[in-house]
Amino acid sequence: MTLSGVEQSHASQALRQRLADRTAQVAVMGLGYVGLPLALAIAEAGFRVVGIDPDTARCDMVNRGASYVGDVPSEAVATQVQAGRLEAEPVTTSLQEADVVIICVPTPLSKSKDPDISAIIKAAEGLSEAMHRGMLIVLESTTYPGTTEEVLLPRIKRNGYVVGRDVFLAFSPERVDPGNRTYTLCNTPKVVGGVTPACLELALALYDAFIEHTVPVSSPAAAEMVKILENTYRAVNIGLVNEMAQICHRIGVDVWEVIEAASTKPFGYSPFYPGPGLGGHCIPVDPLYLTWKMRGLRVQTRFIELADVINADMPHYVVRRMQDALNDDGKALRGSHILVLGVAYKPDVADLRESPALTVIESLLQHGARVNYHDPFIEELALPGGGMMECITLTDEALATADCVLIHTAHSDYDWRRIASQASVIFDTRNAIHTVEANETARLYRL
Ligand code: SAJ
Repeated sequence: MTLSGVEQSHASQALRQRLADRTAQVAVMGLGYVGLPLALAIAEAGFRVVGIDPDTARCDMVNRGASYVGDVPSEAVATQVQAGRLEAEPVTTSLQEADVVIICVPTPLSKSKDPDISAIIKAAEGLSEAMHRGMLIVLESTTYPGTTEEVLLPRIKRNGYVVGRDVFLAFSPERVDPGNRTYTLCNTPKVVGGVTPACLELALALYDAFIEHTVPVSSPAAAEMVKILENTYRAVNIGLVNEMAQICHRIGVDVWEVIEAASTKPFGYSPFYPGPGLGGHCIPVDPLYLTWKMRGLRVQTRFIELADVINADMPHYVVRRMQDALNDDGKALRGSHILVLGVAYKPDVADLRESPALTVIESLLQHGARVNYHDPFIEELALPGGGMMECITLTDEALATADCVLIHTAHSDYDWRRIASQASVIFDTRNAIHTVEANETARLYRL
């Protein structure tokens, strides 16, 4: 996209040239599951990149040519470090040499489920001193609509710069899907919204250098809202299917059969699946950023809040259903031995963030059950209410002696035939056992 009829300042012309000839220096603030792949891809596109992260262990690993993010191969990091195109540091001193700064810091929820944008504010403050004419700033952290123009834009103006002439500002949501081998950073379309046409054009010039398809939108708020809509769509549909699972169980219908049959509709239906709750750092969190923003405007976000209530109750619903399963054996939860298979928030990732397993395990313990877990990706876990647990070895005896085996996360590594043949009672929250016949003694319960 080229600017037509818009004054092209000297600063924008100079930056455009540096982006075109790959001489622009890029800083990526935040080297997590978003920032590290991004820094690597930009280095691989030929730019010199400095990753900035307060975690010195992360910086040391990058500078040694090693990766700590599952989807990022250490060899790829090492190649760029050795080529002098990638380095990492824990401080923001080198920011003033950067022509481009991309902010990929975490935006969690506080304990009261309010947005915590303190990391964005800290990054913006660090940037304020380093800001100079000709700098492009892009925020990628997921946040409520308005953040880019309410938090970053005033700092540009306070420094005496004119946005779109001297300094350029945009928002582009991250769309990383941890563990997804099909859709990567470079082949997933990248939405970009600039404060001015010049901001948009320069941000597109940056991303077009390493991403196959960019999607310009009319403003940073539109781009911020795109991400919130994407993840709210998931949270609400997961909430819907979790409620449908409870309804189907109540009327003696197999929700998994119903979903499979509904999925044969070639249009107008996209399958979502019930589960023990909503985990991860995106889906349970992002929609509530919009709820918080709209609360200030006295506007209700009823779908988001209802889905949150249903999804947040699923771990407790699972425990209630397990109580019923044990009752069928004349057993109570108190004193029963429960084995939890899979605690990560989704299959084949080593990530516990917001995992419902933590709530399920704490609830089982509060009911007096004895609980062990196994997860091929998680060696130990800290329970939110305190206490640590270690992953056990998944022996036949561990399976056979459990009063109930709970399938929480269906990692690909699990041998479901073996599990179904050894366990006596299985509560399957992921329809993992549907492909194998449980042995004649195992009793199988599903959501
Ligand atoms: N879940 C269900 N039922 C479903 C789908 C998911 O219970 O039908 C649960 C999962 O078990 C998990 C949580 O929801 O606990 C989130 O699952 P997810 O598949 O949405 O995985 P995430 O959190 O890694 O979501 C990411 C998101 N990516 C970003 O926010 C950048 C999301 O936008 C992607 O659509 C999603 O990956 C994906 O899998 O495509």
